[in-house]
Amino acid sequence: FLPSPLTVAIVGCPFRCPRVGVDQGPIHMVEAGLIKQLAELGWTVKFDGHHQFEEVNAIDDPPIGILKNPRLVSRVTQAVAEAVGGHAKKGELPVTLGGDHSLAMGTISGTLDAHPEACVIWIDAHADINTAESTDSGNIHGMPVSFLLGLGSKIPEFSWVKPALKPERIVYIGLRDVDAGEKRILKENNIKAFSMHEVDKYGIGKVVEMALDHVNPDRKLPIHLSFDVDALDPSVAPSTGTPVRGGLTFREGHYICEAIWETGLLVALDLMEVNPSLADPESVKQTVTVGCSLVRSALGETLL
Ligand code: 4U7
Ligand code: MN
Ligand code: MN
Ligand code: MN
Repeated sequence: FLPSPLTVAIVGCPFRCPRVGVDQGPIHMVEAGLIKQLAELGWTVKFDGHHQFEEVNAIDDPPIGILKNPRLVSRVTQAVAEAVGGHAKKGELPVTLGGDHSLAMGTISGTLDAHPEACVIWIDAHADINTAESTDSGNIHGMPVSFLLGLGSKIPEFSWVKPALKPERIVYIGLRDVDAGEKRILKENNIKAFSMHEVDKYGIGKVVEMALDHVNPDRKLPIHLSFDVDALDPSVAPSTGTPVRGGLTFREGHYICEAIWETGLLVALDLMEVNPSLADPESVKQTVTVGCSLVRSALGETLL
């Protein structure tokens, strides 16, 4: 799906609900040298600065039901959808650095606009599939998948999000903190998920193979990889908003990225929820370094 020379477009999204700009994860990853590292792997790298969403910060944005900052999230994610879709249509591989995982509503909408048949591999401790009805927190970063699938009651402010994703075209790896309502939604919609239990039972190699067999049986559909850094164990990636113990090891996380790259089908990547505001400098450095190395693995870095 990708033309030669290989071009990657970095979409830096320092956005965390409820305030734009407080999440410096993307800025830290670029400052850590990600662009040079990708160039050294042979990529032509496009990066015209991090997205600025300042103008939307000023809008009056009372909750809808218990959903926090719905208009802000809608506008930011819509802008990201246009950016990602635009890059993908030019044959560039968009790498979105976040930031709040609600951004994936935008990135995956953009990918599906350019590649309607794409499948999604979602790496996370959480399922992020709450609906307006099921969410207890009202945090939209726990809901992007339900919007993409068109589940739950329709919210006019999000009418731009097309329910373009089919339940059989998404698969999860790494889950271990799934709300009761989300478990029901996963079952009702027959959505395939490999929790940490399956990672322990089968090993990561087999789990990735089974995940691909499910969403991409003939290995011919484009792949969007959405990687929430909190899928990794907090001892590996401590600097994130909602850490959950019992996560993927350093190697398991990298193996997933390497194996997806090896398919030759990757068309878009998200590396989300790196949140330096939450931790001491050592933890931040560790998490930012891991984030960069996951991106390199997904873009073809090999161990030998
Ligand atoms: B993340 C949660 F209640 N399920 O909905 C929710 F546990 O992008 C967490 O995966 C969501 O980090 C986590 O708020 C969102 C909660
Ligand atoms: Mn997430
Ligand atoms: Mn998560
Ligand atoms: Mn989180």
